Amino acid sequence: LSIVCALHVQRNDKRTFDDLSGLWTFVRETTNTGDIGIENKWFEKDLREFKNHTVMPVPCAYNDMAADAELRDHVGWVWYQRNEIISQRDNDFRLFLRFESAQYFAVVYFNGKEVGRHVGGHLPFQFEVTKQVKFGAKNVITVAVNNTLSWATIPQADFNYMGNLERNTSRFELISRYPPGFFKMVGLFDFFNYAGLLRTVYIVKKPKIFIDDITINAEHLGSFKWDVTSDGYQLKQQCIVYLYDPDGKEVLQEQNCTGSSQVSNVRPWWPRGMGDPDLYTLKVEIRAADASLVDVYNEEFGFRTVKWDNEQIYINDRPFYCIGFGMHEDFEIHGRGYDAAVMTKDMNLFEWMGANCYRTSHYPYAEERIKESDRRGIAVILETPAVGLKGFPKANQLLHMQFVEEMIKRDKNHPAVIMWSISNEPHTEKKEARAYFKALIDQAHTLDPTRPVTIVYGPSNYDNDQTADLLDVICVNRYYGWYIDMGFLENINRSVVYDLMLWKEKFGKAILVTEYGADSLDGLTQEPAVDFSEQYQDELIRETHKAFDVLRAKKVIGGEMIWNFADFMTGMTTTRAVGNHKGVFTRTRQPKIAAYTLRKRYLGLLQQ
Ligand code: BDP
Repeated sequence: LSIVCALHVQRNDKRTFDDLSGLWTFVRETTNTGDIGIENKWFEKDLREFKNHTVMPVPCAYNDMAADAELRDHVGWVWYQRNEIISQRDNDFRLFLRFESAQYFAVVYFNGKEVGRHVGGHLPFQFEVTKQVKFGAKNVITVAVNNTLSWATIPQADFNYMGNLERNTSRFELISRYPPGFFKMVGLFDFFNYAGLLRTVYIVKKPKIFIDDITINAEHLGSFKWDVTSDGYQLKQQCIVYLYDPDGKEVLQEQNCTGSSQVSNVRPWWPRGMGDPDLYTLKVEIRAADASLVDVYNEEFGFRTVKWDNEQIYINDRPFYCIGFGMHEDFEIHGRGYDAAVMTKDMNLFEWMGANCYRTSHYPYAEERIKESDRRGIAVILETPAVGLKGFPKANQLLHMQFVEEMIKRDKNHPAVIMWSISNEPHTEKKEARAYFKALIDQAHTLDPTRPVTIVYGPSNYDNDQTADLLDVICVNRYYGWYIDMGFLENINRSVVYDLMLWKEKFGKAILVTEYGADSLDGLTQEPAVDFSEQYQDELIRETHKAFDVLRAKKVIGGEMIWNFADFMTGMTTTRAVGNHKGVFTRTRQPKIAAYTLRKRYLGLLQQ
């Protein structure tokens, strides 16, 4: 059985789950000293007996939990442990340990035995533990998580040992300016490598034979296809699907695991500003030969069609101009840990701003957020964790393919998801990028023929990019007035128009601008504007909007997204002052001057 998670956890007549949020016992290994915990079988031990044990909340990044630079900057293993009593009443279930996100590499142990491993953050995975469970007794869950990144991981990092002591060749003997064993890990991306158990952990309880996946393809004119796969399904059993409209009224009942039908008087799912985000529910039942219920699952989805041509994206055959944000899952204290409060505040601010769209830069966000986007009618460009790729070895491509599969399997039924982004700012000016990305783009098309596939370009240009002709839609990040021609705000309009016209001319495809912007330190005001002042950020985006208006009129761009929704934490570097300040909101979600400019524009565009 695959460790890939297709369906979210659910409570119903046949299934349930335990949410393991709360405090876990936590032990941090010393930074990058090998696999001491695994070699010494810590998974067989009670971590509470360790002198240096403490507690760690889950879900949460561990990095900012103390005033301790070693914890914040830790590279290597950390250990989480928790005891759970699993009731005798659960005897009839099959039990799975499910993790919504562990950054970056996780080894999972149950009652002292390894049950599985998973590479990659921000995507869910599960391991069956049915055979190992002690019913009516205490069970020990231990998870070792390693956040080390290198060129062999996705995302990549430069990992260099700098304290290699060689033979004494000099008269001073010490021939390195670094102490022995000194190393540096620098991510090839611009956000803090928050690590640990970042999202919810569950014990999922499913019936012996269970529905494993449901794929729904429902278009706004009523064409409806479904496909159910299950684990342990037998021929004498029956699959029944019931379709309920947004009011809960049954509109279809079919006795087949796979099928298609035409639904009349459909109420389509619309993004905000275009209509209501109506949601239907497909109830799937598996029944035994004697008609008793074996398993049941309710999947929410919407009837909507995504199309694209060389100008723009269409939703339900109407042009959809994407107005919104690049963002991050980021907040004080819990870092990238899932938090329903932060998520809700973000989504409310989206609506206040008049946005209809965002990109999950630079990794898939918690499924809760995608579900909430369905409900509010906010379109999502779902992005893999492949940010800033510089090297393209085969092994990385296989890993990247795993992420594409996990992402599409998880989110394929969400109507809000309108496009898959394979990568952010990869070095696609390199020749070897073409074969690497061709396989990934083909894979995404095979797994989901209904949505466009994109890559978000940064380092490459129209005249050296090796991949853009393979895409359905092109996304481009551009920083005129900031990284290019700082201080020359009056040039932005011309430069942006020039640059994007060239992409358009060469590739003739729909283009979205997925990033532009400037840092501003909230409260830092300067007239006339200088970099890092609120005025500079505001003026830069006003100037860029002039270019967008020209490009929109020429049908060159099909959407615009500011970088960034809110300030966010990064690693330390000379261009960052306690993180990246390109947010139009502060990290605590208060608007800067630029937010009001953007709000006026977005509310206006939303009404067009
Ligand atoms: C872009 C990256 C984004 C950065 C941004 C910036 O896609 O992750 O945060 O630049 O420098 O190139 O602010």
